[in-house]
Amino acid sequence: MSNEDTPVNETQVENEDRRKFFGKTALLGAGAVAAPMTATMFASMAKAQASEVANSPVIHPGELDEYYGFWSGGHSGEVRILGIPSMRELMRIPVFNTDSATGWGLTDESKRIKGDSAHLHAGDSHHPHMSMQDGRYDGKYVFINDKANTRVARIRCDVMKTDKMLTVPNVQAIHGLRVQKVPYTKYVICNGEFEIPMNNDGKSSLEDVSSYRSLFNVIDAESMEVAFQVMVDGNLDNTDADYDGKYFASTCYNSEMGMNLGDMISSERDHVVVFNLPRCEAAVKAGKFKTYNGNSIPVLDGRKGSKLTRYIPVPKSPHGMNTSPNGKYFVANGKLSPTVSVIEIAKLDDLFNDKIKPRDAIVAEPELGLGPLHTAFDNKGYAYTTLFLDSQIAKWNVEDAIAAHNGKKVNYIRQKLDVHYQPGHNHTSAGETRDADGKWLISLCKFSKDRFLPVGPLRPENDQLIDISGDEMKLVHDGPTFAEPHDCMIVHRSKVKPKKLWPRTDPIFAETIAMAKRDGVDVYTDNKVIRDGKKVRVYMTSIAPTYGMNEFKVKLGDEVTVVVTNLDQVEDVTHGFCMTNHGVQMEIGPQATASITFTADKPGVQWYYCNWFCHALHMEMRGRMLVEA
Ligand code: K7E
Ligand code: CUA
Repeated sequence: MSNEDTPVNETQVENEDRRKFFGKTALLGAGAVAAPMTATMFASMAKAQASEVANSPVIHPGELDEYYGFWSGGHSGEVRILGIPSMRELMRIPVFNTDSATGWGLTDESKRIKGDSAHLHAGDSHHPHMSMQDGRYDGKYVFINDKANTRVARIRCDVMKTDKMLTVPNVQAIHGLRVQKVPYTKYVICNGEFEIPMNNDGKSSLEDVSSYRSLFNVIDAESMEVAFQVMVDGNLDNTDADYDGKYFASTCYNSEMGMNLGDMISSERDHVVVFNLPRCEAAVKAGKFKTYNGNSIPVLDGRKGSKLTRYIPVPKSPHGMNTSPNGKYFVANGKLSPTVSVIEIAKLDDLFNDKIKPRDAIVAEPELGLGPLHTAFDNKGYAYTTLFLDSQIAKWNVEDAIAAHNGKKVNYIRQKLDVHYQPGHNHTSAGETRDADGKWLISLCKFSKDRFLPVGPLRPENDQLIDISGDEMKLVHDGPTFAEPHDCMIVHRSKVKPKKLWPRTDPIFAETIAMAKRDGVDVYTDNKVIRDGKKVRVYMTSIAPTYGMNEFKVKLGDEVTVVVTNLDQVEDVTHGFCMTNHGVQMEIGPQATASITFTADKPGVQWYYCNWFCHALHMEMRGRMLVEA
């Protein structure tokens, strides 16, 4: 299927209008080429191309991609947006990192959003996942975990900026993260991976680990507060949700509760822990929980024997957890075992009512190759599993694997494709939703080795694009990326409707505007300096290529807050504010207000300037601050 077959969305239509408006000559050029071609010629040409490659990764200059890809930036702490299938990087969204281009982590607005972790400038993001309605992406939010500092953040997709951040109490190292798919994303679910003493108040020891626990976290997606937590046996790793709004499942390793590698992998079996959401909610309502570490978060006891959970034994140290888009199966990936374990979700009611044994919920355990880490799905009954050690992706048929498990002689493996090299996650287009379309597969390879020009001892990773629309997987693109996309997701462009200008009422800077009001300042018209003891607030407008204020004076040692409002109404005209020699930089998008606070600790004249290109006279967009000694 080519891009022409898919309905164009608003953005594209507007873009085409714009092209007509701006580029009459370009249009004439295209017309000149197209004119001598008849419709039949077009059709036969398209047919010839279609037989060659079912799915073209080529997006010509000026054309738009069919999908948005949201990529975790791993220990860079950010999220990246790629166009799929071109694999072009479209944007970076700073989340847990600090970013000098946008001022994320430096501005007053971003510090308010980061809240209690505003002083942290590092992070380790793994799992970006979009909110859903009835098992389909809704284009509203992307959630992402920070393993390094035990946080969960939310990105607003209308502006593609982080708007909430939460440090999760009672746990350490948030790893696996997904969203409730059905009926809608009421909850974000995530695993606290590292077991820690309950309470972790310094009174525990390194020897007695009997109070160490790992918790499953259920976070309210709107308020971004923890709704409740569930204590388990073992270490939780990855997680996913069903399509009924009832069960969540997490892989769980180290059932031995070992504190070193040898002990962690000593037993032959670990578990998939299944959480029963209605029972958990009822237990919270009935007050059947404890609290820890002096906070009021309900912690339910979901250890072995609890009514709230079931422990399904699987081969030791499972890793990825993936729900098939037909809603039938949870697939737990073996990692140390060459198998994946297929759990039939329809059997979970019986399991929770003790009508069957835990292992009876497993309907297949196909052997796929060495190091299965994560599985993705298409819409034709096939699954695609990364084999970390074999550096391959195995394509297999789920129903055939179940038949083989029942003793039938069938080959469930369809193909193994070499990838380069050592893949971790993979992801299919819309493959974690009901809209799985079987067009594209991304393999996030941890090593690139010889695939690109050498760039020193540190190498990029390799995100490979694979066409899965035909019978065979075809590798079509190598994409170097910086550290370290653990996971990604691919969203059809029709689901995402980003704004072009900021609404003046946006909550991200509402507090800044409220502060201006308290100072008697209208940020859209006034250019004013307000002195409040040792605190000075400087309000200025900006419109290309000038600031509303060319100079202001403060005293040595003052705490200065500069508030800039961008009055430009033109799409893509972003201004910057940089105060030289102060580490002060920020972005002010069209119609936005942004602020940044620093200490005026150097006497004399300091120039400030606009550092986002905005106009032919952008270089001249500057002014002076005099710091009086
Ligand atoms: Cu496999 Cu953090 Cu999802 Cu990395 S995790 S690969
Ligand atoms: Cu304003 Cu550059």
